[in-house]
Amino acid sequence: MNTSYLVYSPEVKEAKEQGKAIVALESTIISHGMPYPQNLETAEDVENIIRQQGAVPATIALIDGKIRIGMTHDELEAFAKGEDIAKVSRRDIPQILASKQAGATTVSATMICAALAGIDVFVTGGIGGVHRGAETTMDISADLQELAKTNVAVVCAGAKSILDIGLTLEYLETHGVPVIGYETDTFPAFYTRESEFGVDVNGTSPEAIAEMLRVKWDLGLHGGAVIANPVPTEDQMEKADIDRMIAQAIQEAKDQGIKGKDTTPYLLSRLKELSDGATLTTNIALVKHNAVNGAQVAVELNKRKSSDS
Ligand code: PSU
Ligand code: MN
Repeated sequence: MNTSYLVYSPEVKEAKEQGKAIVALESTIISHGMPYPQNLETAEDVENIIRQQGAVPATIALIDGKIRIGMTHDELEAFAKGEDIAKVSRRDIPQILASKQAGATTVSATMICAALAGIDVFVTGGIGGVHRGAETTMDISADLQELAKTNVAVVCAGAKSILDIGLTLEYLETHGVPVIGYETDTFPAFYTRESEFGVDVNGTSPEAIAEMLRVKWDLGLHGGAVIANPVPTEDQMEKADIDRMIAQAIQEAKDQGIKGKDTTPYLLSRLKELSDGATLTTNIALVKHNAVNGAQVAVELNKRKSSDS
């Protein structure tokens, strides 16, 4: 494998040399998941939360033909403001690097870059999944295939019901991806703490979760894991409200012919409008909460690094 495409920030480089726990962060959530300036504030707050937990954040993006592991303030700002930043999943990486365009990495692309950099825990808000109506559109996020094959644990607040949560979980099961609840038996639905689905296992502590990941990778069971961490109670939305707004946003997307990679960004921004900003407030709160808990898992996993890995 050719690692010459990787460029580390000084902070991440030092963390690697010192064997510190590192947590990957994605850039699509900045460029395509939230509006400016909340996206920039959140990105920087999340990095600081991870530092407070004793780990080192590595926000990942494609810049000038390189995979950047750790971004500067100016780069974060450019990605937060930028209108010509590509949304990059696995299939887009070659084109964006070869043409030296700026690319914001989705969950799938961030997992790939994190694995190349030897980072095994990644914190975000929500993963992509099987979209509602996928039986005719075949719109299934590349994130799910990546979870099936790349050894990175993704800490998220579950999947939102713009997706078909049941089919998303079926897909993960088929591909052998463990879905671990963070101190919960119930799979969370992003804006709300509960969906009608369970998790495969309740991860009762960061130690217990780290132990499961260690065993999985020690055995060569390739692929990631979903660590599903419910939004804090005080930040969750009313299920009836969010269900109604999601139904409306999905209908509007359909009426306007929005499809492919534009679907998720459209729905997120439309939900923010329909909810008068409530979905954004909840999104920010859950990402920060994931940063706290994800960093703790990363610290525990780092203590368990096998000598042969
Ligand atoms: N869910 C969110 N915010 C996001 C995304 C998902 O709440 O920003 C982004 C992530 O980068 C995820 C991507 O990997 O959307 C999935 O896009 P698609 O559905 O097109 O695969
Ligand atoms: Mn898609």
